[in-house]
Amino acid sequence: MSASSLAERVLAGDVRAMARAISLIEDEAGAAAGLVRDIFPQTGKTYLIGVTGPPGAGKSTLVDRLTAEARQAGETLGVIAVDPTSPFTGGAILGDRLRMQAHAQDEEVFIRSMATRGHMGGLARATSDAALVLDAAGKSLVIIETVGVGQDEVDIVRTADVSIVVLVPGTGDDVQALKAGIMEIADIYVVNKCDRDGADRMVTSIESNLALQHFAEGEWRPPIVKTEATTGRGIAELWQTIKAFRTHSEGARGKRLKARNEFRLRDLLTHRFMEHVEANLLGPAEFEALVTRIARREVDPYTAASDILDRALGPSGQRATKG
Ligand SMILES: Nc1nc2c(ncn2[C@@H]2O[C@H](COP(=O)(O)OP(=O)(O)OP(=O)(O)O)[C@@H](O)[C@H]2O)c(=O)[nH]1
Ligand SMILES: [Mg+2]
Repeated sequence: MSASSLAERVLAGDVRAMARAISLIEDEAGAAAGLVRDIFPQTGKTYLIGVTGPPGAGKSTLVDRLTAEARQAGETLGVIAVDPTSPFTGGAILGDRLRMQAHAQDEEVFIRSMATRGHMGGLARATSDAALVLDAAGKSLVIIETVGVGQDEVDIVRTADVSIVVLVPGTGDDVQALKAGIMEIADIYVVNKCDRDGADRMVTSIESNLALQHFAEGEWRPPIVKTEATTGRGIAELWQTIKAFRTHSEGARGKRLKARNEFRLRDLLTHRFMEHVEANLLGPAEFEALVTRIARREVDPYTAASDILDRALGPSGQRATKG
Protein backbone atom coordinates (compact mmCIF):
# COMPACT_ATOMS: atom_id res chain seq x y z
CA MET A 1 0.00 0.00 0.00
CA SER A 2 1.43 3.38 -0.90
CA ALA A 3 1.86 5.97 1.81
CA SER A 4 -0.70 8.25 0.19
CA SER A 5 -3.52 5.73 0.06
CA LEU A 6 -2.70 4.75 3.62
CA ALA A 7 -2.90 8.43 4.53
CA GLU A 8 -6.28 8.71 2.81
CA ARG A 9 -7.60 5.78 4.78
CA VAL A 10 -6.24 7.22 8.03
CA LEU A 11 -7.95 10.51 7.25
CA ALA A 12 -11.16 8.58 6.67
CA GLY A 13 -10.83 7.15 10.18
CA ASP A 14 -10.20 3.58 9.06
CA VAL A 15 -9.17 1.66 12.17
CA ARG A 16 -6.94 -0.86 10.39
CA ALA A 17 -5.17 1.90 8.52
CA MET A 18 -4.55 3.69 11.82
CA ALA A 19 -3.03 0.55 13.32
CA ARG A 20 -0.87 0.01 10.24
CA ALA A 21 0.27 3.63 10.20
CA ILE A 22 1.38 3.42 13.82
CA SER A 23 3.23 0.18 13.10
CA LEU A 24 5.11 1.94 10.30
CA ILE A 25 6.05 4.69 12.72
CA GLU A 26 7.17 2.18 15.32
CA ASP A 27 9.36 0.35 12.82
CA GLU A 28 10.96 3.67 11.90
CA ALA A 29 10.17 2.77 8.31
CA GLY A 30 11.08 5.40 5.77
CA ALA A 31 7.46 5.38 4.62
CA ALA A 32 6.42 6.91 7.94
CA ALA A 33 7.90 10.28 6.93
CA GLY A 34 5.76 10.31 3.79
CA LEU A 35 2.72 9.38 5.78
CA VAL A 36 3.23 12.19 8.28
CA ARG A 37 3.75 14.62 5.40
CA ASP A 38 0.44 13.57 3.85
CA ILE A 39 -1.65 13.74 7.00
CA PHE A 40 0.02 16.74 8.64
CA PRO A 41 -2.12 19.49 7.06
CA GLN A 42 -5.21 17.80 8.53
CA THR A 43 -3.86 17.69 12.08
CA GLY A 44 -3.77 20.10 14.99
CA LYS A 45 -7.41 19.73 15.95
CA THR A 46 -7.15 17.13 18.66
CA TYR A 47 -6.79 17.99 22.34
CA LEU A 48 -3.77 16.17 23.74
CA ILE A 49 -3.87 14.92 27.31
CA GLY A 50 -0.59 13.69 28.80
CA VAL A 51 -0.71 11.43 31.85
CA THR A 52 2.44 10.50 33.71
CA GLY A 53 3.53 9.21 37.10
CA PRO A 54 5.51 6.48 38.78
CA PRO A 55 5.17 2.83 37.70
CA GLY A 56 2.01 1.20 39.00
CA ALA A 57 0.37 4.45 40.14
CA GLY A 58 -2.82 3.38 38.41
CA LYS A 59 -2.38 5.48 35.28
CA SER A 60 -3.90 2.93 32.89
CA THR A 61 -6.84 2.29 35.19
CA LEU A 62 -7.38 6.04 35.44
CA VAL A 63 -7.10 6.57 31.68
CA ASP A 64 -9.63 3.80 31.18
CA ARG A 65 -12.09 5.57 33.50
CA LEU A 66 -11.39 8.91 31.95
CA THR A 67 -12.05 7.42 28.53
CA ALA A 68 -15.49 6.29 29.66
CA GLU A 69 -16.21 9.72 31.13
CA ALA A 70 -15.09 11.50 27.98
CA ARG A 71 -17.15 9.19 25.80
CA GLN A 72 -20.22 10.09 27.79
CA ALA A 73 -19.44 13.71 27.08
CA GLY A 74 -19.47 12.87 23.37
CA GLU A 75 -15.72 12.90 22.74
CA THR A 76 -13.98 10.39 20.50
CA LEU A 77 -10.68 9.06 21.76
CA GLY A 78 -7.28 7.76 20.89
CA VAL A 79 -5.20 6.33 23.70
CA ILE A 80 -1.47 5.66 23.50
CA ALA A 81 0.12 3.83 26.42
CA VAL A 82 3.89 3.93 26.42
CA ASP A 83 4.90 0.82 28.26
CA PRO A 84 8.42 0.29 29.48
CA THR A 85 8.06 -3.12 31.06
CA SER A 86 5.41 -5.36 29.62
CA PRO A 87 6.34 -7.65 26.76
CA PHE A 88 5.41 -6.07 23.46
CA THR A 89 2.88 -8.18 21.66
CA GLY A 90 2.36 -6.74 18.23
CA GLY A 91 0.64 -3.52 19.04
CA ALA A 92 -1.20 -4.30 22.22
CA ILE A 93 0.00 -5.14 25.66
CA LEU A 94 -2.03 -7.80 27.30
CA GLY A 95 -2.58 -6.02 30.60
CA ASP A 96 -3.69 -2.82 28.94
CA ARG A 97 -5.83 -4.74 26.51
CA LEU A 98 -7.63 -6.51 29.33
CA ARG A 99 -8.05 -3.34 31.31
CA MET A 100 -9.29 -1.49 28.27
CA GLN A 101 -11.62 -4.16 27.02
CA ALA A 102 -14.53 -2.14 28.32
CA HIS A 103 -14.06 -0.08 25.16
CA ALA A 104 -13.39 -2.98 22.82
CA GLN A 105 -16.77 -2.69 21.15
CA ASP A 106 -16.55 1.07 20.85
CA GLU A 107 -15.47 2.15 17.37
CA GLU A 108 -14.81 5.66 18.60
CA VAL A 109 -12.06 4.56 20.97
CA PHE A 110 -8.71 3.53 19.55
CA ILE A 111 -6.19 2.11 22.02
CA ARG A 112 -2.62 1.33 21.30
CA SER A 113 0.43 0.43 23.37
CA MET A 114 3.94 1.34 22.32
CA ALA A 115 7.08 -0.18 23.72
CA THR A 116 9.84 2.12 24.91
CA ARG A 117 12.51 -0.15 23.54
CA GLY A 118 13.63 -0.05 19.97
CA HIS A 119 13.17 3.62 19.26
CA MET A 120 16.84 4.49 19.55
CA GLY A 121 16.16 7.51 21.65
CA GLY A 122 13.27 8.51 19.44
CA LEU A 123 10.42 7.58 21.71
CA ALA A 124 9.07 11.11 21.90
CA ARG A 125 9.19 11.30 18.12
CA ALA A 126 7.39 7.99 17.62
CA THR A 127 4.75 8.88 20.18
CA SER A 128 4.13 12.32 18.69
CA ASP A 129 3.78 10.81 15.24
CA ALA A 130 1.35 8.20 16.55
CA ALA A 131 -0.66 11.00 18.14
CA LEU A 132 -0.68 12.77 14.76
CA VAL A 133 -2.23 9.68 13.19
CA LEU A 134 -5.03 9.69 15.75
CA ASP A 135 -5.43 13.43 15.29
CA ALA A 136 -5.68 13.01 11.51
CA ALA A 137 -8.21 10.21 11.97
CA GLY A 138 -10.47 12.70 13.70
CA LYS A 139 -10.22 11.73 17.36
CA SER A 140 -11.27 14.74 19.39
CA LEU A 141 -9.12 13.70 22.36
CA VAL A 142 -5.83 11.84 22.47
CA ILE A 143 -4.51 10.58 25.79
CA ILE A 144 -0.86 9.59 26.10
CA GLU A 145 0.19 7.61 29.16
CA THR A 146 3.87 7.41 30.05
CA VAL A 147 5.82 6.37 33.11
CA GLY A 148 7.50 9.48 34.44
CA VAL A 149 11.01 8.19 34.64
CA GLY A 150 12.99 9.10 31.54
CA GLN A 151 13.49 12.52 29.96
CA ASP A 152 11.74 11.33 26.82
CA GLU A 153 8.66 10.31 28.77
CA VAL A 154 8.56 13.63 30.58
CA ASP A 155 8.99 15.58 27.34
CA ILE A 156 6.06 13.76 25.78
CA VAL A 157 3.75 14.86 28.55
CA ARG A 158 5.27 18.31 28.94
CA THR A 159 4.22 19.35 25.46
CA ALA A 160 0.68 17.97 25.69
CA ASP A 161 -2.20 20.46 25.90
CA VAL A 162 -2.70 19.41 29.49
CA SER A 163 -0.21 17.55 31.67
CA ILE A 164 -1.55 15.32 34.42
CA VAL A 165 0.80 13.93 37.07
CA VAL A 166 -0.51 10.91 38.96
CA LEU A 167 0.89 10.16 42.41
CA VAL A 168 -0.12 7.69 45.09
CA PRO A 169 -0.20 7.77 48.90
CA GLY A 170 2.67 6.44 50.90
CA THR A 171 5.35 7.50 48.49
CA GLY A 172 6.57 10.71 50.08
CA ASP A 173 10.09 9.81 49.08
CA ASP A 174 8.95 9.60 45.49
CA VAL A 175 7.76 13.16 45.60
CA GLN A 176 11.27 14.21 46.57
CA ALA A 177 12.80 12.08 43.86
CA LEU A 178 10.34 13.08 41.18
CA LYS A 179 10.34 16.75 42.03
CA ALA A 180 13.02 17.77 39.58
CA GLY A 181 11.50 15.80 36.75
CA ILE A 182 7.76 15.61 36.67
CA MET A 183 6.58 17.85 39.50
CA GLU A 184 7.19 21.01 37.54
CA ILE A 185 5.23 19.96 34.48
CA ALA A 186 1.88 19.27 36.16
CA ASP A 187 -1.18 21.29 35.19
CA ILE A 188 -3.25 18.94 37.31
CA TYR A 189 -2.19 16.60 40.10
CA VAL A 190 -4.02 13.38 40.75
CA VAL A 191 -3.60 11.52 44.00
CA ASN A 192 -4.85 8.08 43.03
CA LYS A 193 -5.47 5.06 45.29
CA CYS A 194 -7.21 7.27 47.81
CA ASP A 195 -8.67 4.16 49.37
CA ARG A 196 -5.24 3.74 50.90
CA ASP A 197 -3.85 5.35 54.03
CA GLY A 198 -1.91 8.52 53.62
CA ALA A 199 -3.86 10.15 50.81
CA ASP A 200 -4.27 13.40 52.73
CA ARG A 201 -0.61 13.40 53.67
CA MET A 202 0.22 13.10 49.99
CA VAL A 203 -2.06 16.03 49.18
CA THR A 204 -0.36 18.10 51.90
CA SER A 205 3.03 17.18 50.53
CA ILE A 206 2.09 18.39 47.05
CA GLU A 207 0.50 21.51 48.55
CA SER A 208 3.70 22.41 50.35
CA ASN A 209 5.59 21.89 47.15
CA LEU A 210 3.20 24.25 45.36
CA ALA A 211 3.53 26.78 48.17
CA LEU A 212 7.17 27.22 47.22
CA GLN A 213 6.20 28.32 43.74
CA HIS A 214 4.98 31.73 42.82
CA PHE A 215 1.74 32.02 40.89
CA ALA A 216 0.83 35.34 39.36
CA GLU A 217 -2.65 36.81 39.65
CA GLY A 218 -4.97 34.84 37.39
CA GLU A 219 -2.34 32.21 36.69
CA TRP A 220 -3.45 28.59 36.81
CA ARG A 221 -2.48 26.96 40.07
CA PRO A 222 -2.37 23.17 39.58
CA PRO A 223 -5.30 21.67 41.49
CA ILE A 224 -5.04 18.32 43.24
CA VAL A 225 -7.76 15.78 42.49
CA LYS A 226 -8.19 12.72 44.66
CA THR A 227 -9.25 9.58 42.83
CA GLU A 228 -9.80 5.91 43.24
CA ALA A 229 -9.48 4.67 39.71
CA THR A 230 -10.57 1.13 40.46
CA THR A 231 -14.02 2.31 41.55
CA GLY A 232 -14.22 5.48 39.49
CA ARG A 233 -14.40 7.79 42.50
CA GLY A 234 -13.14 11.28 41.64
CA ILE A 235 -13.08 10.68 37.90
CA ALA A 236 -15.98 13.02 37.18
CA GLU A 237 -14.18 15.73 39.14
CA LEU A 238 -10.97 15.05 37.20
CA TRP A 239 -12.86 15.41 33.93
CA GLN A 240 -14.35 18.73 35.09
CA THR A 241 -10.89 19.90 36.13
CA ILE A 242 -9.49 19.06 32.71
CA LYS A 243 -12.31 21.04 31.11
CA ALA A 244 -11.65 23.96 33.44
CA PHE A 245 -7.98 23.94 32.52
CA ARG A 246 -8.85 23.77 28.86
CA THR A 247 -11.05 26.83 29.15
CA HIS A 248 -8.52 28.68 31.27
CA SER A 249 -5.62 27.99 28.92
CA GLU A 250 -7.41 28.53 25.63
CA GLY A 251 -5.52 31.74 24.99
CA ALA A 252 -2.18 30.08 25.66
CA ARG A 253 -2.82 27.07 23.48
CA GLY A 254 -0.91 28.55 20.58
CA LYS A 255 2.12 28.85 22.81
CA ARG A 256 1.93 25.18 23.79
CA LEU A 257 1.50 24.12 20.19
CA LYS A 258 4.50 26.17 19.23
CA ALA A 259 6.57 24.67 22.02
CA ARG A 260 5.54 21.19 20.94
CA ASN A 261 6.48 21.82 17.35
CA GLU A 262 9.74 23.51 18.28
CA PHE A 263 10.63 20.47 20.35
CA ARG A 264 9.77 18.21 17.42
CA LEU A 265 11.76 20.18 14.88
CA ARG A 266 14.85 20.33 17.10
CA ASP A 267 14.55 16.65 17.95
CA LEU A 268 14.13 15.69 14.31
CA LEU A 269 17.03 17.85 13.14
CA THR A 270 19.34 16.37 15.77
CA HIS A 271 18.25 12.89 14.79
CA ARG A 272 18.60 13.52 11.05
CA PHE A 273 21.98 15.17 11.46
CA MET A 274 23.34 12.24 13.47
CA GLU A 275 21.86 9.88 10.91
CA HIS A 276 23.67 11.76 8.16
CA VAL A 277 26.94 11.72 10.08
CA GLU A 278 26.69 8.02 10.74
CA ALA A 279 25.59 7.09 7.24
CA ASN A 280 27.89 9.33 5.21
CA LEU A 281 30.77 10.61 7.28
CA LEU A 282 31.80 8.26 10.05
CA GLY A 283 31.23 4.55 10.04
CA PRO A 284 30.71 2.84 13.40
CA ALA A 285 34.39 1.84 13.57
CA GLU A 286 35.57 5.36 12.82
CA PHE A 287 33.16 6.84 15.34
CA GLU A 288 34.37 4.42 17.96
CA ALA A 289 38.01 5.19 17.16
CA LEU A 290 37.30 8.90 17.56
CA VAL A 291 35.67 8.32 20.93
CA THR A 292 38.72 6.31 22.01
CA ARG A 293 41.03 9.15 20.94
CA ILE A 294 38.98 11.59 23.00
CA ALA A 295 39.13 9.26 25.99
CA ARG A 296 42.93 9.11 25.60
CA ARG A 297 43.10 12.90 25.48
CA GLU A 298 44.57 12.83 21.97
CA VAL A 299 41.84 15.18 20.82
CA ASP A 300 39.28 17.22 22.75
CA PRO A 301 35.54 16.80 22.14
CA TYR A 302 35.07 20.38 20.87
CA THR A 303 37.70 19.97 18.18
CA ALA A 304 36.34 16.56 17.25
CA ALA A 305 32.79 17.93 16.91
CA SER A 306 34.01 20.92 14.88
CA ASP A 307 35.88 18.60 12.52
CA ILE A 308 32.75 16.54 11.96
CA LEU A 309 30.68 19.67 11.43
CA ASP A 310 33.22 20.94 8.88
CA ARG A 311 33.08 17.64 7.03
CA ALA A 312 29.28 17.72 7.05
CA LEU A 313 28.84 21.33 5.98
CA GLY A 314 32.14 22.35 4.46
CA PRO A 315 34.77 24.40 6.31
CA SER A 316 33.25 27.00 8.59
CA GLY A 317 34.66 29.79 6.40
CA GLN A 318 32.32 28.69 3.63
CA ARG A 319 29.37 28.09 5.89
CA ALA A 320 26.65 30.65 5.54
CA THR A 321 26.75 32.88 8.55
CA LYS A 322 23.65 34.27 10.11
CA GLY A 323 23.08 37.89 9.15
N1 LIG B 1 -6.30 0.14 45.69
C1 LIG B 1 -6.27 0.72 44.51
N2 LIG B 1 -5.65 0.10 43.49
C2 LIG B 1 -5.63 0.71 42.30
C3 LIG B 1 -6.23 1.97 42.08
N3 LIG B 1 -6.03 2.31 40.79
C4 LIG B 1 -5.32 1.33 40.22
N4 LIG B 1 -5.08 0.35 41.13
C5 LIG B 1 -4.33 -0.91 40.92
O1 LIG B 1 -2.96 -0.63 40.77
C6 LIG B 1 -2.36 -1.57 39.88
C7 LIG B 1 -1.63 -0.84 38.79
O2 LIG B 1 -2.57 -0.18 37.99
P1 LIG B 1 -2.26 0.31 36.53
O3 LIG B 1 -3.44 1.07 36.06
O4 LIG B 1 -1.73 -0.78 35.69
O5 LIG B 1 -1.06 1.30 36.86
P2 LIG B 1 -0.09 2.03 35.82
O6 LIG B 1 0.34 3.29 36.48
O7 LIG B 1 -0.74 2.14 34.50
O8 LIG B 1 1.10 1.00 35.74
P3 LIG B 1 2.33 1.03 34.70
O9 LIG B 1 1.78 1.43 33.36
O10 LIG B 1 2.84 -0.37 34.72
O11 LIG B 1 3.30 2.02 35.25
C8 LIG B 1 -3.49 -2.46 39.37
O12 LIG B 1 -3.51 -3.63 40.11
C9 LIG B 1 -4.73 -1.62 39.64
O13 LIG B 1 -5.88 -2.40 39.82
C10 LIG B 1 -6.91 2.58 43.18
O14 LIG B 1 -7.47 3.67 43.09
N5 LIG B 1 -6.88 1.92 44.36
MG1 LIG C 1 -0.04 1.57 32.57
